[in-house]
Amino acid sequence: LLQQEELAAALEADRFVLHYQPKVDLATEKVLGVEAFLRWQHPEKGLVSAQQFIHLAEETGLIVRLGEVALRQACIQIQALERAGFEDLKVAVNLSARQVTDSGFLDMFRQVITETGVFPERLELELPAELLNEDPRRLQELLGALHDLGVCLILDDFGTGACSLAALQQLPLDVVKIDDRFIRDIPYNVSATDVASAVIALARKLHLTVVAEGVETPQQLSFLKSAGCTQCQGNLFSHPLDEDALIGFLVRQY
Ligand code: G
Ligand code: G
Ligand code: MN
Ligand code: NA
Repeated sequence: LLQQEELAAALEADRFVLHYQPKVDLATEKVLGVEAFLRWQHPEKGLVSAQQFIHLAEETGLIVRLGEVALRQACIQIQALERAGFEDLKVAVNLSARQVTDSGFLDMFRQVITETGVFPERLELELPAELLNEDPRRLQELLGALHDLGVCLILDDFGTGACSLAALQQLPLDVVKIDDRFIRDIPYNVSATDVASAVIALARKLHLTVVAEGVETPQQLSFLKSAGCTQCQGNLFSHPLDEDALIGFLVRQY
């Protein structure tokens, strides 16, 4: 309970920031966009990663407000990137199932887009695999509405959880992100390597863009390239960066 109150107070005190991890196009080696990760600026503990509070935020429902904070900051960052001359970079925001299934989600989303004035095409939404457990008709409607706004929809943690091939084909998804647990053991573990290749081949057949996350070594990168993966992110390229470090990284790239 104490933790819950602390989280609520931190929300009230505006203690959350986003850090951004670059996502690279393998053909051109250019940064295409960034994935935003929430961080809690804690007065005693320092910078606390999402892993340590997202679950509590989901359980308590605070994720609904926290998610709005993240989306708004991402939109403000899109405008800042534009002013810095990076007019094509996309910003991906992670979503929780609890947040997307909230009845006010779509209205909140439209309102933040309108208030901040960003083109929805600059935003990507990362949907957790567990979202696919929701009622298919409702999901189709919700994702269809988001897609119609022009937002790019990414299925996160692909390969984990239950995802029927029918859902993969029918939902208006643009990108699948292969979960880092399949990337981690490349190239030493044959089964991880086989799963990664199969997932990439399947996604390509379904005309989905494939992103690999958690790429840490040149060996993983060259394997992924040869398997047909077109976009990568991970510590090999860059850790998640605060907004100033991100601009610095981008300036050095171009
Ligand atoms: O980078 P980190 O270890 O903190 O991320 C841990 C988990 O938290 C990841 O699964 C990531 O998708 C999730 N996460 C990070 N930022 C956000 C956010 O803004 N909203 C939601 N819902 N999840 C996030
Ligand atoms: O669930 P999601 O895919 O959104 O979360 C990705 C998680 O992986 C985040 O916690 C992020 O900070 C972390 N991450 C990003 N790049 C790397 C990497 O190269 N290696 C590892 N081990 N983790 C990474
Ligand atoms: Mn993600
Ligand atoms: Na993942």
